Amino acid sequence: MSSLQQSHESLQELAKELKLVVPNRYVQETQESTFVSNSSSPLPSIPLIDMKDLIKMLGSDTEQLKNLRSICHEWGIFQLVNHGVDKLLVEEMKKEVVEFFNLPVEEKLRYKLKAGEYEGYGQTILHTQDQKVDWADRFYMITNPLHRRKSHLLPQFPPMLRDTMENYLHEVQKLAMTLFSLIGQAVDIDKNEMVDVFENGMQSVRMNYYPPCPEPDRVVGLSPHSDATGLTILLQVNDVEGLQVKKDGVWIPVNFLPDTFVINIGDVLEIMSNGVYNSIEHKATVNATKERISLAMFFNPKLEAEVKPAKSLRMSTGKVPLYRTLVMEQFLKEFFSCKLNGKTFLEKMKIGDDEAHET
Ligand SMILES: O=C(O)CCC(=O)C(=O)O
Repeated sequence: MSSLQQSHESLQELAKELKLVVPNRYVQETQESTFVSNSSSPLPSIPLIDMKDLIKMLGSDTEQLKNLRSICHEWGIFQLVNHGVDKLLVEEMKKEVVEFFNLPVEEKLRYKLKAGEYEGYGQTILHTQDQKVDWADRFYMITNPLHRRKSHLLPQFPPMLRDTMENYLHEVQKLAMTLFSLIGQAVDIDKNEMVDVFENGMQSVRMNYYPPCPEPDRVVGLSPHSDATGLTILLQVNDVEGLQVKKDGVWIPVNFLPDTFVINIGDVLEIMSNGVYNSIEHKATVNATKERISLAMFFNPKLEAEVKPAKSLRMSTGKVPLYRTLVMEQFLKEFFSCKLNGKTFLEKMKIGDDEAHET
């Protein structure tokens, strides 16, 4: 990988100079069409869940639990309102992320992605020389376990960004653990099994910056993919839309509601639920005149945990495992060694019919 000509300078700077035409390396010739709404078929919206209703059902089998299960099955994504994370903290986090991308380019390049690595500031990691590059700058890093933090990344952030991010990570982690518990309960995975897998799990964060683009329909901000996570908690930072999700083969734009998080079911929960839940395929589009910024937090099993259909679920349903077992560390390594490409990574985790007969 290190011999490839990676493009890890700032697209933000390049985009300031571009007037009309996008360089070829960013042009994606094949774009799938997006849902077109009209008076007889309005734009479908992703489900909305109120965290206060979810909390009420903790430990009890109610309609809410069935609703949660069906949303995770049919959609694999929802907006969460009344999520309990302090509004001021969320606003502060947004402000700091905006300020990060406003830093002079030399400052941001202090965190530049190094050849062969996937943490730091840069653009799409190339796996082949002719691979197309997404229209975005990104900053990705592992934030837990603590010993896996890179000393030149979070610890070297401007102090306000660093402290705000630490608080935000801590609060959103608590929310993620509550969600894991409820989402596990909704599909009959034993509570202790969820805790064993996810408590003090691998956590990472990505800040995304999508510059305005003179030809927005010819590029993609973030290539279609499902997340190799348990859950992703997504915050749209500057009120510019761009997230789209693939539902029944059609791309649907997501309208973020104020004061909500978007929660994605990731591949790990699809595997743990033995295919009951659906890890949502999503992508980001870009805008002709406005920059777009988002912040994604990824919550995963411990690095040493096995990613596999949950044992308690298999015992209660008696169903054969539909997915292979892989230790989380290896699961991530394999995910990062592939180009983002829809749900192809998860497909490789599926046990084929021939293999199933052998087990
Ligand atoms: O920018 C967005 O809305 C999507 C970000 C995302 O899905 C990611 O960073 O994995």
